[in-house]
Amino acid sequence: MTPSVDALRSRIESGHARIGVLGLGYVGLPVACLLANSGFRVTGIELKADRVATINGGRSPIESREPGLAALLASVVASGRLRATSDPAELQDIEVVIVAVETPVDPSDHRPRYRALKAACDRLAETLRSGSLVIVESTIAPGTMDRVVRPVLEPRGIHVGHCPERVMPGRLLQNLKTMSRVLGADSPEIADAMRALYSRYVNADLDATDLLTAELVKTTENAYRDVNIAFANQVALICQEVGGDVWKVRELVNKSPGRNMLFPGAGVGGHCIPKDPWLLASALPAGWEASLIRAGRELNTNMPAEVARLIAELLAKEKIPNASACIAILGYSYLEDSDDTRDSPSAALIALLEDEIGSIQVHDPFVREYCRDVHEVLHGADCAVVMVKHSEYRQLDLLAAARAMRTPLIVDGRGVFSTTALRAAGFRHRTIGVGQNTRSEGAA
Ligand code: SAJ
Repeated sequence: MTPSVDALRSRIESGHARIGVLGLGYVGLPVACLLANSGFRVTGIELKADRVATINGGRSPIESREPGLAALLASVVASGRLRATSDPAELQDIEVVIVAVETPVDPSDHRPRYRALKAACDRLAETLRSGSLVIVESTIAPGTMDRVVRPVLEPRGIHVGHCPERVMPGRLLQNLKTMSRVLGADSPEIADAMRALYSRYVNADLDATDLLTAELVKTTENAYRDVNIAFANQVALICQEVGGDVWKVRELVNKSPGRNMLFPGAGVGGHCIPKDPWLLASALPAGWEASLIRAGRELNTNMPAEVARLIAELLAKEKIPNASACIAILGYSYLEDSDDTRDSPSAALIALLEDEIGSIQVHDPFVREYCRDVHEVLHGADCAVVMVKHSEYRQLDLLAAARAMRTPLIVDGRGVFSTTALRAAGFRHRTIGVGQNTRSEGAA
């Protein structure tokens, strides 16, 4: 007989339950630290042996600035409450496992690829005891718990839940502690056991619902963001054509009640927003089309090509042959003030330019490979391209930048600089969302 969930809930409430976290990446690692810090003994499972060694050495393998994470990790490892291993067999005495593995979509057909999730479920089915609880935090397409997870685990008497992650690089711990969470479970007892766990470190609402709703909520909130970014990008392209200024338009539109137009820009990157809308769309039966989601994805995916078009326009106007042109790309991570380069729009831009353009230099203060002096990167360049709104670029000395360059051309893909400031520094420029002969002040 499957030991009762209530018994498990009281072991969680007493802090005696043994906890496991499978996948110690941007989601799993901070979750493991917070659970250990709230008193549990936590075993982290991670395939990458070097990452296991780094963690057991009390150091964080996440290099970007993650306020509080390195110190928290060092203290919970030193206290012995968190230990990492690559051996899933060490999960046999574990009672609750958080699964935080990648759930990518195939770039060719945008269908989910659950290799890591399936491997995790198979491994847990072989290892865990009846009565234990597996909570999937990875973002998954609606119906995945029923189609992929439950059929493998429930026949073994293993309970399942889905509590989709809501983290953003640069504020992982803060997000995990302060953002509300959805507790997806198909019984109130399992939801209560999940609430007992998350209430140990989440100081926000814990909304219990069924598994399908939890899957829909997470994929919808990211598809909502993506479609709204696409709308802003659509308006940006319209402004470019009619001589308008999307930054001004956005500012004034957001003054009218109930409007919250997001930021247009040089592209949408990261592990979540470019993928999760496809997870939502993939729930539809064959032959059905999530047309708005698809249109939004295509519009956002095309923004690096729009930046490339503006670069080509400026070079042509200056009669600089592409083959001898030197481009300086400012920003390689997908998000401002982060080192996370997953699905970077800059990588997409470079792929478009590299066969055409003579030389391409890249700068990014957060990405080890590209973090050198920005003026060195600008030196001798014909066109600077702002791809990421890093704080450092907002402080950039435009006059010095223009002087360091061979030709003072700039494409501002994030609306960082105002037209006045660029002109005052002697730049010929194009800004995403600003028409050629706009009378308006421009961005910033
Ligand atoms: N972007 C724009 N315009 C905007 C906002 C963002 O072009 O107005 C671009 C960014 O430059 C970036 C991409 O979109 O390239 C994604 O940016 P993001 O701010 O959405 O950052 P993510 O992907 O790290 O975080 C999102 C967040 N989801 C929502 O806000 C609905 C976060 O809360 C989620 O936890 C995260 O996805 C996730 O893990 O799902």
